Amino acid sequence: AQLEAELENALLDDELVVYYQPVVSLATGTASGVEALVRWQHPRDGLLTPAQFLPLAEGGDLIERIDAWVMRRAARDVRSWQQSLPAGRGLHLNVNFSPARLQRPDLVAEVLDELAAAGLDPHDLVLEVTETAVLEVGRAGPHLAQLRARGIRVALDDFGTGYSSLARLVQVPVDILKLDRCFVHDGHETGPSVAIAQAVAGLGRALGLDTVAEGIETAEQAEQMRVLGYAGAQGYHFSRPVPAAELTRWLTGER
Ligand code: G
Ligand code: G
Ligand code: NA
Ligand code: MN
Repeated sequence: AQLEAELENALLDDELVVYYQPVVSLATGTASGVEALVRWQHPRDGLLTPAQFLPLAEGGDLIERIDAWVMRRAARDVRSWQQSLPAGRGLHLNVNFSPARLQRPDLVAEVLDELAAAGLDPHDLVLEVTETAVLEVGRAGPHLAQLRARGIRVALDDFGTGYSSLARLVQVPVDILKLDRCFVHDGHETGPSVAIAQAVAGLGRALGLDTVAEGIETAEQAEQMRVLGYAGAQGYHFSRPVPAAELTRWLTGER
């Protein structure tokens, strides 16, 4: 309860920070986008990861406020990176939305307002959602459909780790499958994780969905995913999640 109260204050005191991890195009080797990942710079306990504090925010409305804050902050940062990149080089923003935020009655208007305030085009936004969140009954499905009609894309995060049947998942309005990092393996390996990585690539092709592989830690893994047909990849091989100033340097050094 004490940490929960501190978290409430952290949001007001600007102790939350957004880290960014590039999403790299395997065809070109350059960043096509960035994923925003929240951190809490705790005055006593140091830098906390989402797993250490987001559970405290769930249940009340704090998680929805954190999601909204992260998106506003990140949209401004991405807009400024877009303006500093060479003409023709796009950069999209991936943000994680909690099941609670997806259910908010005014979600669609709020997201469009947040984009407009930052000057970011709806086509440059990707919402990362989990399969449990989108399969929940309620407003999530209709909200995602309305956002997609405006050009916003939806990615199914941690794909392959949920419990939903493929039959239900293909009914969900999504654009991108993000293969969970537990299916990434060493280049020379064979076995179940390779078969699953291959099957998800095939599913993406068959359904016309983009595929992104998470947790890529070596050049061999990146190459194997490219050969399997993955369009994008994320992982320590390219960059860890880093603060905005470091991502600016990474983007500058990259080109
Ligand atoms: O940063 P890290 O790799 O530890 O993130 C772990 C998980 O925390 C991510 O997979 C993501 O699902 C979740 N997460 C990170 N940032 C946010 C956020 O701003 N909002 C929500 N709802 N979840 C986030
Ligand atoms: O929940 P979500 O998949 O959105 O969050 C991604 C999480 O995976 C973040 O916490 C991030 O720090 C972590 N991550 C990102 N790249 C790698 C990687 O290459 N290896 C490992 N082990 N973790 C990673
Ligand atoms: Na994510
Ligand atoms: Mn993920």
